[in-house]
Amino acid sequence: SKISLGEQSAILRGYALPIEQQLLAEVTAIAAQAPWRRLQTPGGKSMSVMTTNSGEFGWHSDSKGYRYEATDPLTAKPWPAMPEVIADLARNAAAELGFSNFKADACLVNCYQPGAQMGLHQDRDEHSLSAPIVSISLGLPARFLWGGMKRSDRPARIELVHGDVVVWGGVDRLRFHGIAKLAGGQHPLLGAQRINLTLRRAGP
Ligand code: MD5
Ligand code: FE
Repeated sequence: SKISLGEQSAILRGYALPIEQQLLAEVTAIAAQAPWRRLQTPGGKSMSVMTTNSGEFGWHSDSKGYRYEATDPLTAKPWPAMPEVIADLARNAAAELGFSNFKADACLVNCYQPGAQMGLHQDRDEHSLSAPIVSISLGLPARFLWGGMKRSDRPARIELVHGDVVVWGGVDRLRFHGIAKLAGGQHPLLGAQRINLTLRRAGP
């Protein structure tokens, strides 16, 4: 089912369930080549999520700022290639919202363990803001914070569960958003964690 969030954003409930096992296998393969790490914010704090990437570009943060890198700074190798099954899912999900021919070149993979969170922010490190963003949730449920165009706009709280895919584009692309502190629990496939894949077009 498609649950509208805004003008150009919606949750596709359970959209990733038919390929959950393939997605988990791909995440394991990505992390074997580009290990999980906790990034430092430019302000010197360690993020509570663990991160890795696949695709032409990977999102990175350190004392020098937030940016996309074509090479993993941890291994000095290119990021693992974007798995076709992930690129296809993102392209099909984007098309459900009317964004045709979405070619993601960056797949950010975040792992949340109980207590991990992501504060309200905008995604604006991408070269072009005209492409949509697609996110895939796996594992433990999370409370997604869906804000407005100003940081001070009070966010709505929406539960995202295993298999949900969310698409944001157009006027909703620059909304402030975040993830509330993850509650404890056990997911039958993933145990005490939530994994989120965020597909973006980072380069030109
Ligand atoms: C997550 N990750 O669930 C989220 C999913 C991140 C991040 O926010 O930057 O790693 S992506 C949610 C998103 C992206 C772009 C726009 C909007 C939400 N939005 O307008 O709400 O780990
Ligand atoms: Fe974000």
